[in-house]
Amino acid sequence: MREPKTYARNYEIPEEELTYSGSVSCPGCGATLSMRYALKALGSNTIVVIPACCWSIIAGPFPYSSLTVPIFHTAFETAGAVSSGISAALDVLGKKDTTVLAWAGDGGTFDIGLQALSGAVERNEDFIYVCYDNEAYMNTGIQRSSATPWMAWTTTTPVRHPKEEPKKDIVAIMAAHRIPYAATATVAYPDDMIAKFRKAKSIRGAKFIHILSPCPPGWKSEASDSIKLTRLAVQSKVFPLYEIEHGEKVTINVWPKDGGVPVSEYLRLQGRFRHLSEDAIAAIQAEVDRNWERLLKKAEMSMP
Ligand SMILES: Cc1ncc(C[n+]2csc(CCOP(=O)(O)OP(=O)(O)O)c2C)c(N)n1
Ligand code: SF4
Ligand SMILES: [Mg+2]
Repeated sequence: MREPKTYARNYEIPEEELTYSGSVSCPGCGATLSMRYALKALGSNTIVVIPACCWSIIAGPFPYSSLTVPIFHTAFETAGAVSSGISAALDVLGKKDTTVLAWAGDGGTFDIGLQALSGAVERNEDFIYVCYDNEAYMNTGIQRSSATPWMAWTTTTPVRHPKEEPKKDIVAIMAAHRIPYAATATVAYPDDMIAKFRKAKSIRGAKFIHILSPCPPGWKSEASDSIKLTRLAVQSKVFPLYEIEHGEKVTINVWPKDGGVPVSEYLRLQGRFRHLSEDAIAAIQAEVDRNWERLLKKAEMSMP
């Protein structure tokens, strides 16, 4: 598939801050910066639903809060159901302009919250569901989730017993529900992320945004490398930036420059991959290449 000649970028990032400066998150936390961008795009008329995850802590204990908008803290597995309820209540009150934003980790989305999420998106409930994916249960001590990449170190997949299963394709699962909008985003591309949140806000029905979210303690990476890491994830095609409308129209939003970079450049900055052999890295490269080809085909098929 041919790369488009121009990629229209929108560097306009709203100045208004809806998160307070300073929070209890670790330095270099991608989840914190992602929330900052998401709220900049969505505005103050937003209600955030947070199931158990690092963000339950980052948001702060009542009556303190690191956000200027209302937060509903809820049980680990219930973000989809609770967001449906809040959305229905707003509907009854005639408040059509308020955005409901579910904000959950990968454990709360790929694993324990999947049933409630699937039910909610199948009913096409009107909310934006974000999975900030740091690829493990970080808040409770870096346990493996079904979002953990193949062969990555976690405390429950130590180097001698690495994870042998591939990462679950959550965007494909969401798109299979034929929801109006599913997309990927990450903090190295704030203009793309903000454009996606704005687009999601403009659509009625279920929207899902999958954010790759660097986590220095869990990834065993330098806090100062978080933005670089997510840029490398996109440029190496480990985490392509794309969107899927109504389960079928696939658009790639950011094209890797000059064909991209090898996955080894992304992996080598993270201690969780330090044990990988050359063969394992080659196997990851082959898998990434296969996934990229599959994505290209889907994008090509949806071209008019
Ligand atoms: C039913 C239930 N089981 C386990 C827990 C404990 N728990 C709280 S947060 C968490 C990890 C969440 O992982 P994830 O959703 O990936 O978010 P992260 O911590 O990585 O931000 C766990 C296991 C809980 N609160 N409720
Ligand atoms: S453990 Fe990871 S996800 Fe949690 S606050 Fe720290 S950097 Fe963020
Ligand atoms: Mg997690």
